Amino acid sequence: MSKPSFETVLTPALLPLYDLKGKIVVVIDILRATSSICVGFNTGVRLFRPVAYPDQAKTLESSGYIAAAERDGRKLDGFSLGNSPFDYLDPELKDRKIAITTTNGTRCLRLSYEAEEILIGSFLNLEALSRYCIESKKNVIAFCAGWKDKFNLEDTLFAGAFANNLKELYTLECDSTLAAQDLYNFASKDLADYITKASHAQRFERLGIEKDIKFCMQNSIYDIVPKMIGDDLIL
Ligand code: 3SL
Repeated sequence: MSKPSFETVLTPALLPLYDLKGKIVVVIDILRATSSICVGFNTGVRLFRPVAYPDQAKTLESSGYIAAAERDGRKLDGFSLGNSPFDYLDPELKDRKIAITTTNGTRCLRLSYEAEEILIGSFLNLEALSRYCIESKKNVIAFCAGWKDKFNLEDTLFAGAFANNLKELYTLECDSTLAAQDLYNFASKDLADYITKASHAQRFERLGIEKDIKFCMQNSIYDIVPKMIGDDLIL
């Protein structure tokens, strides 16, 4: 039997070149949307509803949701939560529903609607995610959220680490996967140092939130695989 395929979409602008049907799409926004979503689930959040616009998140407050909104790295005024992983460690979030909008990550979840399954990928749940995909035997697309349709280093590094985990049982298709692997294998000698080159890491430095980077780069601390079912992300 032939092996399932593993492809990497390096930016949302390239997504129309890929056929998502029948495949698992893993949405990757290491800094910070998919990392923070994993943190929330680990804290006990019941579900996340990813929405396009801040006013949609606000409207859902009247239905019992907590509204979370980030644009350009900042929590928007008037919202209970932003997009820092530390926001999602609060035990008060247990069993709560969160409506969330972020600059890139939540957009990519919506763009993936044609996939058979949409999963959340981050370094925080890398091993659990890899195991899930291997057991599914389905074709996988690693979808890097990037930054406003542009390439970024941190999501590509994760795609490379993820490809490494699947490489024995998958056919690694397209040069973008090979490039992501090479980048990860080069950078993994000192990932914490390498990541400081990333433009988003520098943006965080300007915003004074470098601690979020260190948190999001922790490897496989959560044994969870959040997935989209209808309009919601659940465990
Ligand atoms: O773009 C996004 O979805 C966010 O993760 C960006 S930030 O990390 O909150 O700046």
